Amino acid sequence: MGSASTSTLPADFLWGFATASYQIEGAVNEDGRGPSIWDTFCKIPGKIAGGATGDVACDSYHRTHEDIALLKECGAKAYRFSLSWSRIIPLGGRNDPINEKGLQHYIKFVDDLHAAGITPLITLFHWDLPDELDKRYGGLLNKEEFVADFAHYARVVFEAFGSRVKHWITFNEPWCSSVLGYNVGQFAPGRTSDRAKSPVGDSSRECWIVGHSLLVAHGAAVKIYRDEFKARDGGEIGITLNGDWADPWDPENPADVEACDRKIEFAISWFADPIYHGKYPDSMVKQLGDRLPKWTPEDIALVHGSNDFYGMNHYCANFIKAKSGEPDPNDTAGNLEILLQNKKGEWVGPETQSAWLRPCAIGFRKLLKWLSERYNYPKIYVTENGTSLKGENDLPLEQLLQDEFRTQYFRDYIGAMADAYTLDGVNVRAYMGWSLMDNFEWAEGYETRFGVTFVDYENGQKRIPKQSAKEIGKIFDQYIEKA
Ligand code: PNW
Repeated sequence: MGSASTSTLPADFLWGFATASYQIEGAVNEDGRGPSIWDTFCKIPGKIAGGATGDVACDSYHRTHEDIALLKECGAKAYRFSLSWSRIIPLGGRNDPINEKGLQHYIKFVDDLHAAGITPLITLFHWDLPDELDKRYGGLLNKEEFVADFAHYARVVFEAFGSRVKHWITFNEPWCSSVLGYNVGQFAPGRTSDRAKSPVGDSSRECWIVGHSLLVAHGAAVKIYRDEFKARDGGEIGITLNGDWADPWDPENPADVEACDRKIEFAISWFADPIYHGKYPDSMVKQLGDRLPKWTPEDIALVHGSNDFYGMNHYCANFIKAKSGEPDPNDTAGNLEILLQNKKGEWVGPETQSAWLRPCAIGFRKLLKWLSERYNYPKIYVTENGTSLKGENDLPLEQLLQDEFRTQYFRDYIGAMADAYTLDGVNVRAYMGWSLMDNFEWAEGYETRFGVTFVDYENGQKRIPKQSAKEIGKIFDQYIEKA
């Protein structure tokens, strides 16, 4: 890089923070909300660190004003949050009652954000499927039912919010829903072939079925938005995909070099290729054969061309080592090893609290370029980027608030993004840090913190901004061109 000082971001660049409903809201039984698959999953002993649940979380359902005050305090221009489907339609289905209280809660929140000068970006689905739909027909495994119910939910929401919302995200990280939910079994609903973890599931097949359902449901919601609401409300819609950069374990070994592209294809192009190219990647078709669902002409017509922007969640990089021999039937990575050290023993980056996350900012620039080249320079919104800190939860408060490691992560990653924009022609237009505040970090419970704001779970969910909350605006100030 080295050129960070002369790199810029455009004057209208939108930046802020992201959260998700189940991770922050709490109030799980209030105002008519129905349970989601995460409420159910959290009740199974051993699934969540410390036996935690989202019952209270950050209590954001009752503290919308505090959250908006935090956003204002750090100068954020935008806020990405998700709707709890089961607050709006408690049972979830297209013939089930709509809960006006749930809908009005979010509409009021959006109005309050606007009054504070903050642009809302709304995610329709951040993993918290109404539990009833899982029980009724197998949830994401049942394409016909799930697509019809998601399309109905999306239409209800588009109709209710109208022109208040200009940026819609259908799904957050379908890779996580599919692989962690139906192959590894680490996320709700926790299905896997590993009978020590779950009595039900088929890791070799279900994740690919679920990924397909999510793509079709995305396409169906986008069609509804474009046909029925876009002209009236003037917004745009896309999907958010997660994926990390891949460098070869041994750069001298062509098999490792080749495996890097394959790794990104299995993680990202699984979803992005159907959307931008109208088909699954060849590498996946080759390895998975008939376990990868086939596209019907109707389904692929919904999916192909369905992104107004590319939503990018990005955290880190990995070293990739090709495996030899036949792939395991339960493999989802592309017959390769995902490692944190290379052949020379060098680490991707410094350790954090998350086993999978080691920062490597140059990887962000490289992935932005890789995606831009493969998908013809789409408009990119970075919808999540951030880090945990090794041992942060055990620090005394004064030290915890001095999160220089996180601040440096933002300096490096935002700098890399500005380089990608300035030097590589990447059309990146927005960036949401993960996260506005410490919150329920899924299977890791509350032990892992990702927030720029400390949340005191022991003392009434009190919020205290960390150093990173105060610094991130200054970082953006350096890069964003003055209008
Ligand atoms: C994302 N992985 O999840 C989610 O969108 C957030 O809800 C979450 O809190 C955040 O990242 C931090 O974890 C991921 O294992 C979870 O590679 C796991 C992985 C990636 C993303």
